Amino acid sequence: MASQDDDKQRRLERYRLDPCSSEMTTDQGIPVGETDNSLTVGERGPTLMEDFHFREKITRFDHERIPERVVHARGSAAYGHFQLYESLAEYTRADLLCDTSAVTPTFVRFSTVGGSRGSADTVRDVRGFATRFYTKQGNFDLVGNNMPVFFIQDGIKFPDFVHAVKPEPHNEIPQASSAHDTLWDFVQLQPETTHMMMWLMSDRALPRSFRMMQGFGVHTFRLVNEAGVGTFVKFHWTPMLGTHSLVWDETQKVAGKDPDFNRRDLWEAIEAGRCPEWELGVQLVPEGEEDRFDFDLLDATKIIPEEEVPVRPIGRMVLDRNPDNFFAEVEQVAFHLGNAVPGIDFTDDPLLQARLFSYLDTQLLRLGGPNFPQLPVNQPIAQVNNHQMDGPHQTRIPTTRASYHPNSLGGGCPALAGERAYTHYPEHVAGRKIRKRSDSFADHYSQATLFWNSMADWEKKHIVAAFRFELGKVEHQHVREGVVENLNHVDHTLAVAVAEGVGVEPPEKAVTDNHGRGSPALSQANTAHSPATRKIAILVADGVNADDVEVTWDGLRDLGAQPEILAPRDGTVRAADGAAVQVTRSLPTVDSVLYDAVVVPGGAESVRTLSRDGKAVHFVTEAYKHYKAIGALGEGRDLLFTARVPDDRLDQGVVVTDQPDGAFVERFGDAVAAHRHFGRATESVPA
Ligand code: HDE
Repeated sequence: MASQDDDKQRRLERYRLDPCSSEMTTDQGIPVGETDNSLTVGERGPTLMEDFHFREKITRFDHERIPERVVHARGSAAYGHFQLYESLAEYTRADLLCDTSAVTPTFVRFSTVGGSRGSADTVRDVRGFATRFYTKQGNFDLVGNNMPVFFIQDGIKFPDFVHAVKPEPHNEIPQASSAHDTLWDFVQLQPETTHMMMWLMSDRALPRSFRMMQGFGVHTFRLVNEAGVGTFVKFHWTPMLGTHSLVWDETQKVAGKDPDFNRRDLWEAIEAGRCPEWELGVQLVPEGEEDRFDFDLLDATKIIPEEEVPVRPIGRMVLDRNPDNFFAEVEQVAFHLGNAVPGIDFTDDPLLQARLFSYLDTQLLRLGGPNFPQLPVNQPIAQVNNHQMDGPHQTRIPTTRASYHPNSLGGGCPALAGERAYTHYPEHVAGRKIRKRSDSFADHYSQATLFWNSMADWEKKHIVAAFRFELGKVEHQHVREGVVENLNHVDHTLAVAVAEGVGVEPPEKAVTDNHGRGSPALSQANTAHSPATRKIAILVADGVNADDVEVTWDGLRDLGAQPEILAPRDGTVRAADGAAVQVTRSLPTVDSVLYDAVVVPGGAESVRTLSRDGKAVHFVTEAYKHYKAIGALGEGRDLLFTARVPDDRLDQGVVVTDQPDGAFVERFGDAVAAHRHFGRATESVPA
């Protein structure tokens, strides 16, 4: 009989392509010849302390974890590059924003905020959008979110807000969800959260993909030019694929079917060369004009409506390389708002000021000391010369005796940077030391109303449904009432609609009249649309019409979409003409919520089989209920009938034909590009 070792050897030999060129060693470089059995006294005796290889291996394992980020623990990231369209030298001396020939390497980490590192991607939450630019003048970190405002105005409230939104302390429930009492208790008592809560209850909190999210610097920053003149600036990232979201029912199912949905999407898109792109835009406000708005530029719960200051596109970022190692790069990247380059400066936004303290502080704990800038992902491409010394995990070996400034023993090195140096904007400040929020921060509602007014009907429905869901999970009636009271300051119809769903007496009248202003740029109805990179399921079984499959597959690929052939089993299916059709995935391993659209090709036998397959029928029904584009060719319509999908509602994204041709693919491509068809009457399914 073959021993276990012989079996293993045979299998390894079967898979080994080339002889391995590296040899296993301990951390000290000592060659290791055996790593399956520990050193014991006899074959069945006790393990020996002397086994240094065993002890090193286990010790290293015991110490593999570092503290996860206190917020934004779950994330994924990619490398890319940024290039300017036009120089902003008039406003800033940052090389990055002046040199149109420079290709600046970037690293971007996307994240959810509330959940632990192992939580699901598709929860209702804000998404982090943190970008590092490795510039010649040093690292610039634009640590933003996918929503342009924030929950609080002053950083001193951040621990309160985070404690309220995180799982409750007595039972650590619920994970990665804002639908619980402590968050809404905080919200009802802290009305400055109202504007951000509108965003959080909107579809923005459920992105279809990291590749389809906007990004915002949130705070007002300051650009400073060579002459020292300052200009206020807000940063915007706009995805080339448009800003698109999942529907709520779908997100919850995806959380179970593929908790790595957004992470996988980013990874696979880059691996396949479908590299995501964003345009960087700026809103510029000359110094001295900051008082022209009816809100305070230093208040991070406010946007500058694009109608008041247009977003000027200034450059483009492409993400084109996945990290090699998640821990070393994604987990160890240490963003810090204070990583700013000459020409980019701060303002007195009290949220921004608090962050300037927090990020460096948190990295010291998370990465175990002050030498984390030496980790490869954190190293600037600019040279680093200074007198910082020692500390845990020092990897540099300074060769000078002079670790101080000024010095003569080290030749005076490094010399001070002179004109190239970062100089802080010499803002004039004067005043008494007080703890008081400025009156200019007091309006917590008008921009929440602006957001509400800007939404399409379907977006409004989703917002009401989200408030009802979240408050429906809140046990304390007075908390529900408090939230409705706040909403009545935003819009009376909104407050009534929410109240009616959560057992709260609807307010009788509006507190103030809705100002009626809107900003079309805030609605996802007005975003870019494209079928490119969309995942489209083609459902087949034995007897499928090969022409239908080919035309659909080729046509969708030409549109830049990503078709996959799904069948009841893996391998190949036999087409009606006898040809073999390669299956991409078997139906039991996937689900409609993981696709953007579905097509059912003709072929009587294929469609008969699928119509009897509960998974295939459910696939189509669910895709319809989630408002996705649905296509059918020839007999494929029969599956639509079984799945109770109305036939040929082109206006609602159902495209059927007997003619497998380019015209079908074009119409179906348009239906996919529309993203979702919210005109459908599917009230039975919650949005
Ligand atoms: Fe953060 N935030 N934050 N934050 N934040 C962190 O830093 C903090 C805020 C944002 O992918 C932490 O490295 C305070 C606004 C992103 O690694 C921590 C305040 C915005 C990321 C921290 C804020 C953000 C973080 C946790 C209120 C959008 C993930 C781990 C004053 C503009 C970065 C870490 C990554 C991470 C503190 C508010 C975005 C604790 C005190 C506003 C995208 O330092």
